[in-house]
Amino acid sequence: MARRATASYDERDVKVRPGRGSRPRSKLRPAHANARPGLVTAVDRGRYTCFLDGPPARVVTAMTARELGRKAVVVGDRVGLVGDVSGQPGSLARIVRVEERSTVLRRTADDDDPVERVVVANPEQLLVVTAVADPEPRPRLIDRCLVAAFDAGIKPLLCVTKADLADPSQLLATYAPLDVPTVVTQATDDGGIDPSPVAEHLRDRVTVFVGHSGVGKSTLVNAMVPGAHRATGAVNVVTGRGRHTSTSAVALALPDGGWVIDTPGIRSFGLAHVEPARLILAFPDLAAETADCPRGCVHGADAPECGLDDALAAGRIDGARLDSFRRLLASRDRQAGD
Ligand SMILES: Nc1nc2c(ncn2[C@@H]2O[C@H](COP(=O)(O)OP(=O)(O)OP(=O)(O)O)[C@@H](O)[C@H]2O)c(=O)[nH]1
Ligand SMILES: [Mg+2]
Ligand SMILES: [Zn+2]
Repeated sequence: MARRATASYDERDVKVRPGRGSRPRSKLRPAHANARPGLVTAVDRGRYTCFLDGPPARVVTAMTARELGRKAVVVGDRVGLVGDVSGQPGSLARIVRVEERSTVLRRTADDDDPVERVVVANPEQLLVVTAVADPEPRPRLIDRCLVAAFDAGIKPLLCVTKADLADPSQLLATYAPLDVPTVVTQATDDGGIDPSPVAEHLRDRVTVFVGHSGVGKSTLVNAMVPGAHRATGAVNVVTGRGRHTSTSAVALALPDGGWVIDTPGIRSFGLAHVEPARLILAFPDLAAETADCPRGCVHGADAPECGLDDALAAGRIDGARLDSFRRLLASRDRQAGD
């Protein structure tokens, strides 16, 4: 392709021209005004799969432009693309811009390891998936996922799967005081899954699925997204553990609108990045009773003179709800994996 006039060059020209790497880039910005908006749906070894709205809607493979520097681009990011955005086999576009994220689901690898990982960008909802059996539910992991969602301003939902194997009512009762919408799914007689209880919560929203390996995240995604073909893996009968079948996050479009993001099974959800004092903000009814708390009170069970204890004694708040709030708060200080 002939080199274009200076006025219209883009950063591709800059890259091949030696000695220009340190020039100010501001002059190049206008070339990006016509960058095409896309959504990152998968990331694999430096290649980004992006969905471009039509017409015609298409899937484009891209790399990041050098000017993005070391900024990580993750699934869910809204990006600007230039170059070959045809989506033809073998074509490669470039991501020149990452739009500001409205929400970020982060986790710290472990509470002792302060390195934060951005799991997914821009999710509106977090579907915390747990099986009622096979593998056994791990309430502390559920609690920690809920804390991460509340902290990030992402709406949490609880999905209890495999209700064909055991009665979910006890598990559901544990979470009832939190007022988190809850759905239950189970295998049908023909071995399939009826995803409709979940699907109605997901329409027109971007929802990320998280949970322990083997709880049935990919099975649900497959039941909702025709042609998704996410691999699923039987839970190991000896250890009762999932096999970590899914190995990276992938966003898939729901047929009636919205996106689901399937993620690999997690063993733990580190919360070192979470500020405990912020958790109360997700509980407006409780927060209303904290005006007279001592300065710096995070409202835990052993907090001296916490207004929540007065409110409980006066019958203004519900004890089960207060207990649930304080359990979640305490989960921030426990080991990530237990
Ligand atoms: N009995 C029963 N089995 C289910 C149900 N949902 C999923 N399974 C089975 O559970 C196993 C694990 O399902 P997956 O969908 O691979 O689980 P996952 O959460 O994606 O696991 P990772 O990708 O490893 O994180 C598979 O053998 C599924 O067939 C259910 O509702 N009932
Ligand atoms: Mg999976
Ligand atoms: Zn307090």
